[in-house]
Amino acid sequence: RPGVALDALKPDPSSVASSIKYHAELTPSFSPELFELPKAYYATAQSIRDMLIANWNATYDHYEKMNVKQAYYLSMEFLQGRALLNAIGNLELRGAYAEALKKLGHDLEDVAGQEPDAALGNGGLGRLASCFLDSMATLNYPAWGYGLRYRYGLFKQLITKDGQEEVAENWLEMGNPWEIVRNDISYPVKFYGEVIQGLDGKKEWVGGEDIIAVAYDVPIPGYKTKTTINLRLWSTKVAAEVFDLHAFNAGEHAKAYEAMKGAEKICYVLYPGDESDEGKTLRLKQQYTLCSASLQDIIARFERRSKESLNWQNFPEKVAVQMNDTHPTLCIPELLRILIDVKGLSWNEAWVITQRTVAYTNHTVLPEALEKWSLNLLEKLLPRHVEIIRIIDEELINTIIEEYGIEDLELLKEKTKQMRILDNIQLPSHVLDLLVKSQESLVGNSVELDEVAKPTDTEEVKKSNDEDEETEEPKEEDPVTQVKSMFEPDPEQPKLVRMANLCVVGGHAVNGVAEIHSDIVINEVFNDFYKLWPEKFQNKTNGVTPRRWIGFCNPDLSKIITKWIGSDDWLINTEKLAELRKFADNDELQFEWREAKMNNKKKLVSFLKEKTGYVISPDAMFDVQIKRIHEYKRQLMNILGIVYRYKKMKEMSAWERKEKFAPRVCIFGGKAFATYIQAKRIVKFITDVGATINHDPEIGDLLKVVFVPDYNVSVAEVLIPGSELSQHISTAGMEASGTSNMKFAMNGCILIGTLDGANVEIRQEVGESNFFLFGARADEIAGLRKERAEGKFVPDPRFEEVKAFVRSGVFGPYNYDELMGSLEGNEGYGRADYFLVGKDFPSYIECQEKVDAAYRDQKNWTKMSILNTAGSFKFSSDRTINQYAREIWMIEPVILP
Ligand code: DL6
Repeated sequence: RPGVALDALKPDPSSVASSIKYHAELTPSFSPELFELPKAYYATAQSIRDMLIANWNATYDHYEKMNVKQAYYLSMEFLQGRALLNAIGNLELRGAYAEALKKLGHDLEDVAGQEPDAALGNGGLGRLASCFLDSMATLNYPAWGYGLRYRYGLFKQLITKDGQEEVAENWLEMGNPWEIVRNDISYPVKFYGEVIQGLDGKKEWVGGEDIIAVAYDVPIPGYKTKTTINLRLWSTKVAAEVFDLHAFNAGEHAKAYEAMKGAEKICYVLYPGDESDEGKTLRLKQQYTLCSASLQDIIARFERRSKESLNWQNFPEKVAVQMNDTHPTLCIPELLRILIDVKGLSWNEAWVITQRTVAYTNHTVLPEALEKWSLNLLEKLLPRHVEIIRIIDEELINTIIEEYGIEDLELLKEKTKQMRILDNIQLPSHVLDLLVKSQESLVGNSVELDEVAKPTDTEEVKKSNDEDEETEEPKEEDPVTQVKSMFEPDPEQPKLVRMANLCVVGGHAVNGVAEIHSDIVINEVFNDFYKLWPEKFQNKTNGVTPRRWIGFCNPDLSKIITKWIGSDDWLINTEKLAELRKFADNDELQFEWREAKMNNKKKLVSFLKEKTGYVISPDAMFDVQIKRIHEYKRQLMNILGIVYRYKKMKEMSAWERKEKFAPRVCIFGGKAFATYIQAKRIVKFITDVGATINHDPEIGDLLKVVFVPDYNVSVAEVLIPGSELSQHISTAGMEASGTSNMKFAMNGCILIGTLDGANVEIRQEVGESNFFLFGARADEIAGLRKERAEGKFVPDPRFEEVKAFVRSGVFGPYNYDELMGSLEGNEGYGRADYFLVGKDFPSYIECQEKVDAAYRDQKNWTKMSILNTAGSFKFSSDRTINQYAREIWMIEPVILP
């Protein structure tokens, strides 16, 4: 029965077992007589799903009845990972399920291990979206996620002798027990076509290509609450009438399938390579599908819930839309289009509603990642949206003129260049006319002034004219030519639409994801907009869900925390973690803490053996860097630090090296974007260094280097609890926030890092002495790059030494010239150490020496570890979501009856 929650009574192990058996018998996809692991997983998931659906229905019914304001988080990425243990944990049924499965002959962990990761995202941005969903549900916020149901998630990474190889990740191969296909919920999505204007002046977008977006719902349970929210993912299919039955009947099967494949292709893969025009079109189609289908759905819900009292001005009172980065920017013109063209509102009404509804989160300041779309492509694919964007751009130009006036053309040119949504596109003609007129009147004024000062002696005038002729000074351009040439687009450059600028203009709030990042957003990236609308700009430091990232992935540590704090409510009220501070020196806690870490390290040892074949000692320090492979994240500095350590070890006697260095296992994990050649070289380099060092008998357990293939959420859940040192060493000012740094700190792992992203706040919270800091600060970077460009940078001899060592061929025959060259700025290679590895290298290796010394004092190390967990409470996504809810979305928690 809809609206009735089945969780009123928590099931005991035997009713759980019957439910699993019931599903095992009725799940037709597996052999009926065998209850092997895959079948056990699907049956267990189905039994949990029953409960989720009941709670989902109850939640939905209540929101519908109460007509509450809902927030919608639109994201092209959700990196959900596995769902089973998370759902069981959130429903507090881990004990019951473990016991039930035991009765049925299986271990819960083994069963859970069957689940493929839902990797509908690339990295931090997607995982953040998933943490947010967990917090929204846990805090009882009426909020939903909207995304795309990619057929193939992020690629599977193989590590071969040539480095990284990508293989398609067919995560839906065996079916997905967590999704419910909603054939009753689908919307048409149009591409191409043309805009026509009716006699009444109304615009209509007609013709083109129509596809259908179908909803797949994924219930998201909150922790210790009945609230179960929705992640609605869109899949695409052909509109029925497009199937060419005639062609099919005539035997032209390929032709008949063409349209079908074209439509389905939209949701085939996460981030198709967009180097080609085809790739770009596909990505844009994905973005528009997400925006259009989600907004149609949101609007339909608003209309239905409004019943007879439909009033569009109330839309922002019922709906908040958060755009996760610029990927869903098309929400802005799409909402305007629907409100104006379909619902008949005026431009002004629609604009106010849109602005009050939509908000934008910026996740990067890297210029190459700030999305810009070709105007031509956009105009072809979405002609009506481009008309709308042109109007927004024009209104923005008016605002810029109001703010800066039209007298100073240079200033106006600079501001329009920085701020316009349309880049390298002629100013609208009425604006040009205005500028010309103003210049004419200025010239007119100056002519009059000249006349006043004119010498009366005609001879003198003649003389000065003659002088003019002699010096042949160029004639001043007339105002029209002058204005036009100043604002003339560059025909060599593409005409672009800057999505971030559109977001800032079209939304009511703009936020960065860590304090330092929000400062950069305000003071650098969007400074001109900040001066116009300071009230829009905010900070929302990221967070991660403590349920998944300590509670469920680190049960040993969680038990200890609960014991010392006296209750498990720290999993919701994370500020309670701070209570651990007072026990940080306590021997008993320290003993238990070390024991838990050792257990997690042992689990990691067997995991690494299974995944890589390497056998490592749990007594060594586990030093981990896991994240996307990118030059700014500086995995290259980490591995060069390891090479330097190795070289020094080789130069010492066995006794000396044991004295100086704590045994270490250096673990890397992360995927390089398939077309990012330099990142792939880094992967290859790390694996080559590992292959040499790990087989060097002189070094033995003193140093090992392991690259974990196919890093994903599940791998992180094993690596993070077992790590002791983690590296967050980006060039300062380049990592917007980082979120794995938060997970490591929560799990009592000590960080080595630069003052970048959320590191800055983590260091403040855990205490400066519990964080290994090195490197240049963000405000020094521009000066350092300039110094370098002027040839004033003198590299440290240790940096020169390590590069020469690499080039000497110790790590095999592969040519590392491109990598080493990129650090030197050699002609033709890379970007003159743009990421300042050489500059930070000396302070990095000195800091690593401090880490070695600190690790030898295990009592103090354990204290630092406890203080990291205790100080990590700020980084719960519950805190972040409360801030979004109160300061941007203006929504309240809604507790189900
Ligand atoms: O905010 C989540 C995450 C941050 O923690 C990372 O620092 C940042 O690099 C990442 N940004 C992106 C931007 N991608 N694009 N476009 O992934 O966001």
